[in-house]
Amino acid sequence: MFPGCSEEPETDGQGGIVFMDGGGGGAGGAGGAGGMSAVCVPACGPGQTCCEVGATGTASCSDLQSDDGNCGVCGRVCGDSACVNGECMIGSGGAGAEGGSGGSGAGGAGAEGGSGGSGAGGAGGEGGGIEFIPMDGGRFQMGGNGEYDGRPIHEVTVPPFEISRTEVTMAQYRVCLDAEVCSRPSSRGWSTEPGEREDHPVIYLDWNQAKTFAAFVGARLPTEAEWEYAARNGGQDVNYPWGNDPPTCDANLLNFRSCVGGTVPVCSFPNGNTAQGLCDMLGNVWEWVEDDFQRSYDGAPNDGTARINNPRASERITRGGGYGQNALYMGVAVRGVKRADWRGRYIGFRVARSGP
Ligand SMILES: [Ca+2]
Repeated sequence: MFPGCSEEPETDGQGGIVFMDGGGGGAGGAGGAGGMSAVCVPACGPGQTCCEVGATGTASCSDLQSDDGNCGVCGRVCGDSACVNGECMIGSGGAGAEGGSGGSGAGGAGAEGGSGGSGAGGAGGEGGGIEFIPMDGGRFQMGGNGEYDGRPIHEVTVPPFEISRTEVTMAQYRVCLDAEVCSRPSSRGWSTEPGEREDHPVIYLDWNQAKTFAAFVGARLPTEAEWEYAARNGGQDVNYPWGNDPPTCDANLLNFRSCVGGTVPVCSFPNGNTAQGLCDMLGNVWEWVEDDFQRSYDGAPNDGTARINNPRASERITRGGGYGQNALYMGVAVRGVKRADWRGRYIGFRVARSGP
């Protein structure tokens, strides 16, 4: 993070800002990485994050609940990818392409208490344990020709691995937090004490926090190839985990397009599970994977390992789409991209491990 910036609100006040490097509060467009001297004083208000904006090193407080539609706010700079409805997307579509209904998805900020199905079976009831599903290795065609699919389609061979049946839940993450290994997600979406959302996916955590949790449970993040292989029911030629029927709100397949308006307990849409029983591979929350962002698959590993730049890129791949995104982003080959230090309400993760 930037000097003086805080992920957590330190006051309940208004979050006044002093720009150490001058500059107005306008959170301009997509600036570059810029200098690192920006400081927010005092800390930002509840739920806000202090972050650098643009190439001039100015800083401002961003309300992460209301920044959809403006990828330029506080470092949400898409670089080589396109900013679409507030999400940085990889794809052939030109920057600024409107994705349709997604914009309204943001609406429910704070409305995440949501209805969502009931008995989430799965992870929540296991006392923080992780249920791993074994995946046979195999060869498959990774990528697709959809607007936001990774390209080019290329053959990848994935060794056997195991992947968690669900997105990591709040209850599971709390075990790591209580052990003083993991750090708290940003305040919104997280309660200090266990509550009714314990079987929802944990959100508002960055890539490194996800990595820390994964190590805590003796696992790691899935590679992008593993994730897609799993979403494809073990590498099948399908568009969705359930086959090729397009997603709709009423088919009990997934949580997307603001059908609910917030996260739901994991495994609330069993019709959308993979044949192996993996839940929410599409929808509910985007999922961090290990790989660095690189727009093209040209030069990517074909052995199921992660693409890791040296030095590492500032951005990572996310997969699967979130509860506010529309059908354009729901596909087993669709890729998202986020800065590794980004914490957002749409992003969670699941874990994997090699073997057995
Ligand atoms: Ca998901």
